[in-house]
Amino acid sequence: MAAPLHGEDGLIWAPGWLDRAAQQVLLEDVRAVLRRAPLYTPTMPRSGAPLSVRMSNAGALGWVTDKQDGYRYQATHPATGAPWPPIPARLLALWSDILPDAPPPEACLINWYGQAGARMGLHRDRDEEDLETPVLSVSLGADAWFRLGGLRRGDPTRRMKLSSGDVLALAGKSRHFYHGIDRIVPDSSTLLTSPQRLNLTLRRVTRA
Ligand code: MD6
Ligand code: FE
Repeated sequence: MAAPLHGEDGLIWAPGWLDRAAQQVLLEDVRAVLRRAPLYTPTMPRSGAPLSVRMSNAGALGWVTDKQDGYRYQATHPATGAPWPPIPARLLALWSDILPDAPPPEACLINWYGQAGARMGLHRDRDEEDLETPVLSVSLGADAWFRLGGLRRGDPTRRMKLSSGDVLALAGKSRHFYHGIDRIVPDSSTLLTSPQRLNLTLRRVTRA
């Protein structure tokens, strides 16, 4: 667990932040959340097309999307109607280790890439009222090719490989950058059955 690297444009990059044992206990935390708040298949606003990533959340607020009401945060699971389980303490500790000056996160989106073709289109995280607090993500399971662009959709992009145990925070200018997941890499991790991948995205939603 070396010190995180502070890259250009505010990017914070901590490859291998969690060792195998830490990944395993975090995975158990996530499984406990998913027993109470099962993965569901989100759908795109307007078109109603299903996303290839299944999702759930922990925290006071969860990020959801469906045909009817689009992208938003809400306090309850769209299928069960129950409040989201709390964000696991280990994730709250990780957040304050990497972002000591940030207010605590309110939402932990759980993205589940369950099959080889699962991907996430280029997007910006901008459904939060607080658009300044960094967004922090932890990856578990299969490697993924993460694409990072700029402030505009057409800006040049670069790609980074996110592996199990890696922590990435979009802070400063990069908080507003387009990004997405091109593809996951089968047989790249033994933490989960190939080609599964889990990404946990922690966000502050309301202004502190
Ligand atoms: C993923 N990640 O890694 C998708 N957003 O599956 C994100 O969309 C993301 O990794 C904001 C900050 C970090 C991220
Ligand atoms: Fe994102």
